[in-house]
Amino acid sequence: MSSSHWEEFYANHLPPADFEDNRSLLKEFCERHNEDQNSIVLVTSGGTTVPLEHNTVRFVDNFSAGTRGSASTEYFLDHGYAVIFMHRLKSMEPFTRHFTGQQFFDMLDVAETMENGESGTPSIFVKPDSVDVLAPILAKYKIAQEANKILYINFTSVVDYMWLLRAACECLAAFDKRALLYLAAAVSDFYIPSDKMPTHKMQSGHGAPTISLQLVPKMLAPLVSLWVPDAFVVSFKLETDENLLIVKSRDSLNKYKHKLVIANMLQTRKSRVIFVTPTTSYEINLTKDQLLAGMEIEEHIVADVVQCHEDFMAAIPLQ
Ligand code: PAZ
Repeated sequence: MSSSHWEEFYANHLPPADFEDNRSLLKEFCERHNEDQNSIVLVTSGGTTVPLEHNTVRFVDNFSAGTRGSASTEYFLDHGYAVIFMHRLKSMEPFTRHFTGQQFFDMLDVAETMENGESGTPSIFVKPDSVDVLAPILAKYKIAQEANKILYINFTSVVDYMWLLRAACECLAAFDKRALLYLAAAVSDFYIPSDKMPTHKMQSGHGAPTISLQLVPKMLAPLVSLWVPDAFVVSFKLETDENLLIVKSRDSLNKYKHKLVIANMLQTRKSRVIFVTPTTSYEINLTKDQLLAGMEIEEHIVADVVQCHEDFMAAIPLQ
């Protein structure tokens, strides 16, 4: 993909409405952590939408729930990293991911306090048997918030994602080798360019539409070679055909020259990943019992990625 493809993409697609606000947040967060000489990780998480109309009623989406990115974020915080958590709006988020749907309400109860024999203000409390579950997660959340260690940035469409990815990289460049990029989002490979999209809701009265998708430029190319050339970049590769998994991971490493691809299969992504470098590969596996016991593969993935990042930093002499 020549550089003109990604440059054209930005030239032809407007940034999201809240882009400047997000850019300021990214700049401020990065400047603070760079001054403190912290290591920082950009975690991308969740899927991107591909709108079919400018006034979007319908869109193409994908399966990603943001489990990998949100869980990994908690483990990166445990390892002392500052984290930019760039995620799909309404996908899973660190800390709150532990209590989805009714789970949170099921942990609470209401008590009526009596005042002078009459019912007073109701108070809400955490059920005693839920305190052990909630307390450690709440404590970690508070520590991350109070230390300003996490910045939440959200996207919805693939175009939003591309604008935010570049803006984040512009701010991360100053960290040189202390920046880690952990690109776990499932970004659409296909989209409808802005000038090919109808303005208004497609009308069924006009018959079944023929939708023609085009290739999204591979942003890993400018990201690795231009935007954050000194950073440690980890991309993810998802496949459904096992025969393609390693081959395509190696192709990606050869093409973009980054450090590590973490490969996974759609069906087994919660229990098996493969770390692929230009010359080596090894698997991390969780057994059924480990999964049932609540162990998360992200804990092991992040521990190994942090080790790779530390080795990478140690191997580069100080300027
Ligand atoms: O978000 P999730 O936990 O449901 O899935 C994680 C994942 C499979 C999207 C991620 O591990 C991954 O492989 N991301 C890259 C996908 C790709 O573009 O090939």
